Amino acid sequence: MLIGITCNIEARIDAKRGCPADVFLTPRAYADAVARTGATPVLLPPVPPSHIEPLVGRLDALVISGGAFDVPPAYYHEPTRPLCGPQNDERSRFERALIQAGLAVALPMLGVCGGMQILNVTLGGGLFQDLSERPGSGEHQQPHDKRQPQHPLRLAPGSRLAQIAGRTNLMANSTHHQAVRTLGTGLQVSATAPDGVIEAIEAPGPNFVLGVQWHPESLELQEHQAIYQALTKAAQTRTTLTR
Ligand SMILES: [Mn+2]
Repeated sequence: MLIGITCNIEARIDAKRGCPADVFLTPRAYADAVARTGATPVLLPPVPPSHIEPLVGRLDALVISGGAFDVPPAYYHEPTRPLCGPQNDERSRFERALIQAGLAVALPMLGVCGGMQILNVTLGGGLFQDLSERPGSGEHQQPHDKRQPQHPLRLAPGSRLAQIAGRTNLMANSTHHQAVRTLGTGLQVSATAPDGVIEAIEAPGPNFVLGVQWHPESLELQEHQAIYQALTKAAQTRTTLTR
């Protein structure tokens, strides 16, 4: 199974020569989590639209990763307000096109943190540009190690996520300043924090479409690793059905 992981574009300058030397990067925790399931991770740099279809044709599943940037509010028809973070239109455009093409062929997909947010936006949902726009929100930017949790989650009974975890309460890490405000078409909430912030979304039905606001790849607990295992399992099932 080949599982694609989107990556970040980071501006760099070659220190010796002073020329641009941008890099594509993704935290290795994503690739490690995928590899632990037995699937093979491949990193996906943003490519022009003509590459999207062939790319999606070769992949068995997709991880849309997060990063220190926000989805351009124009994607959900809002002006950018001051507390919105930096944007990366090249990456977000690529991820949006990848999600659309993936959905069209029932490619199993997992959106993580910012990846969940672009998944929601691609399906027509909206975001709080900063959690300060949402009265009563607790702390979602933990100052400590991502390998340690920050807040509890309540998983929706009967959801795909609750099935994967095998329980309805779980502790999550939390490194986000935005959150889902309105759900994209066909999505439902599958987890919330105690303050009501939406922490996971999914599409009900046979196709694996799941977004989590936290970083399960950084948490050792089996219930979190099970999310990646479920993605690989969905990829295997799809392959069996289509070959
Ligand atoms: Mn959170």
